[in-house]
Amino acid sequence: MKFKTSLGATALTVGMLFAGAAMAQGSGSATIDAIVKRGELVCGVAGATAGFSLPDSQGVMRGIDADSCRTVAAAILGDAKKIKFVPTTTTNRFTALQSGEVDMLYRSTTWTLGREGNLGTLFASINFYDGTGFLVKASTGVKSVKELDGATVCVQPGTSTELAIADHFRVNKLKFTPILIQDLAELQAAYISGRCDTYSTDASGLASFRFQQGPKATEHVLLPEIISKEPLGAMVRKGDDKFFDLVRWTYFAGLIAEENGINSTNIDTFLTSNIPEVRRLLGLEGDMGKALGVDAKFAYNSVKQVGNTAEIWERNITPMGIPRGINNLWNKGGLQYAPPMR
Ligand SMILES: N[C@@H](CCC(=O)N[C@@H](CS)C(=O)NCC(=O)O)C(=O)O
Repeated sequence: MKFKTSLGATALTVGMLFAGAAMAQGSGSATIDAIVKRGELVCGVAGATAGFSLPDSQGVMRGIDADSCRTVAAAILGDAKKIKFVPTTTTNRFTALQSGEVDMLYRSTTWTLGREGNLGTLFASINFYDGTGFLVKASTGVKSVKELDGATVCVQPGTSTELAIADHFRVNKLKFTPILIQDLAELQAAYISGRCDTYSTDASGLASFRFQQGPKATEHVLLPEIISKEPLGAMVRKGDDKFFDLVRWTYFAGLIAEENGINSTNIDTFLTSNIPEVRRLLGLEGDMGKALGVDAKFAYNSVKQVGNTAEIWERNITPMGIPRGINNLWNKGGLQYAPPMR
């Protein structure tokens, strides 16, 4: 049909432009589109915790959180190296996410109601089931949290640890004085120097700290009580469900790979598998990637380049002497369970 008026011609042109834009977008997620356009995922981490996120001697970020970020970069961009890590603190991590400075967080951040209900953010995965613990010097002879009445406790501000300690001491009618120090190195130095009687954070963080002490690790004792649940995982902004889905299912893909015995080294031998879920996982059938706004090979790229959940654990957490325990797969006595990929 031929348009007679210039108005009609404009309408046609604008219509074509919109169609073009919609086609170019593709993913249906503003966050995924922005990551693709930028060519890298921007992931907020701590950047200071061994086993979780800490640069190695070459400046490469290492740890379970760093690798969890990489799985998402591989899923979206097909390349786990297309990633920028942004170190965040316990207090500025949420604003970094809210403001768009980072696309997401993997930053030993505990999933709580308040953080979902009040901050405009939500949790897409749990990559570490943790709990609040207490570290004391072996020389004090303290064997239980019950002996900490009147203690000074070194703790980072803005953490769920701070709240868990307050609850626990109140319920058990114990007194304590929090010593709030933001900077991790400063906080740990305060504990070492004796400014606090105990250092409290996620038990994994305490194990990481002990590990970093090398031969002096035995000078510190983790008390037996774990006083709270601290499920740590990926945090994203609310309002982009498609990106949320992608982050969540990239995590599940690592679990499903592990369940099926698929890892970064043997994955190619599964490309001829006739197991339906394996075929869907590897992008051989079922359009799983399309449903998430990414390539059919999203899970293949993630597992091939970064590893399945067990590999990521063994690379980063096992060297610190932390058993997998409740972080094992559901069929191995743990809590890690992925819904069906279909
Ligand atoms: N899971 C708690 C605690 C998070 C936390 O304090 N993590 C510590 C160690 S487990 C950390 O990342 N410190 C590094 C830093 O602050 O640079 C939360 O979400 O509030």
